[in-house]
Amino acid sequence: MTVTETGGAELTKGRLTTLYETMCKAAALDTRLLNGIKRGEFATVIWPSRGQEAIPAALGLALRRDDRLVTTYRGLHDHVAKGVPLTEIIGEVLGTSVGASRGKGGTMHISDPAHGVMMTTGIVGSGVPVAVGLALAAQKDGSDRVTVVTFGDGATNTGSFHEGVNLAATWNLPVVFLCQNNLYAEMTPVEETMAIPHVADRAKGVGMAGVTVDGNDPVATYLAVKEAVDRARAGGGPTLVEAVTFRFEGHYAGDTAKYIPRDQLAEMRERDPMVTFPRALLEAGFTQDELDAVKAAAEAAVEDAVKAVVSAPAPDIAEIQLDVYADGLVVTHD
Ligand SMILES: Cc1ncc(C[n+]2csc(CCOP(=O)(O)OP(=O)(O)O)c2C)c(N)n1
Ligand SMILES: [Mg+2]
Repeated sequence: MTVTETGGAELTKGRLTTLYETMCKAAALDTRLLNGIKRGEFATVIWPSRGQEAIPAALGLALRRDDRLVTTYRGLHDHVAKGVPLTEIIGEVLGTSVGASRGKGGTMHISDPAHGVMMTTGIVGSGVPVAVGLALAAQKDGSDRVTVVTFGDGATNTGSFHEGVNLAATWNLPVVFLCQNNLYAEMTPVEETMAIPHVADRAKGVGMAGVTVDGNDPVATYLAVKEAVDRARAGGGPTLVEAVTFRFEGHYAGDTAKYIPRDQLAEMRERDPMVTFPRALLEAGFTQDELDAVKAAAEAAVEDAVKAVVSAPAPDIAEIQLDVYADGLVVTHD
């Protein structure tokens, strides 16, 4: 990967720095939480996204704050990119009162409408119809807001994905379907669940634009996502963007990922965006000191947030029904 080859004139030094900052924050968050779980410091669970950092970095740069995002259990990196404060993310993962959902949702249920994060879901494929609904609302409101939903390769085998993309294409909705194809669904390699080579080919079946991009290249991914977002915002309808990537950790914290063949792992390590992107930035004229400073700042921000979260109280028992039912709905027990 070289930045000049893939970036063209669009990528100013400021934008390249933003991409790397987001990637470093996402990687630092993932690594810190995973290490904390491994050594018994935190009793919680995450679904690691280490290796997939280029995609949310691209997404964060391509979206406006009021654009909507729907993501999954493996979406902590997406939350970072959409601007959810680290304390709110970590607070939710560790179940304390400073979490985005006041510590009552956990890793799988982070939402932060102020930053456009409308839902995080643990039900594979279920984000797609929700995003289609959000996009329909924007279209009906006459808003130029775009909705992006991200999900895995496995999610594209679900009924909700196929029903959702069909409606979005039929109604020409302002939505981007962003598949983070990490080549595995839990422990199953993608070639055992799909008879087509590219997830993006599924777009043809519903009459929608579809593109496959190197999801380990943040610049290429940014350009593809930006084109899709611009198309949606201009009334050109939905796009399916498939960003091909890899996850280096197991499906969940604790999964040792023995099912990943050694040679595949070695090959993918060569393409780790946290290795290849800084190398490309150096070639493009960044200094090692500049890159080190970005990484150190990201790690310090994560560490500060962890400290703030662990000293915050657990959710108050009096809040147990708050934010669970609609305002004004009174639940009584006999
Ligand atoms: C409807 C549904 N079916 C099955 C599961 C169990 N499950 C959890 S994650 C997962 C794999 C999903 O793979 P993919 O969509 O590729 O996302 P990734 O985890 O790789 O990000 C499965 C089958 C679930 N949570 N929901
Ligand atoms: Mg997957």
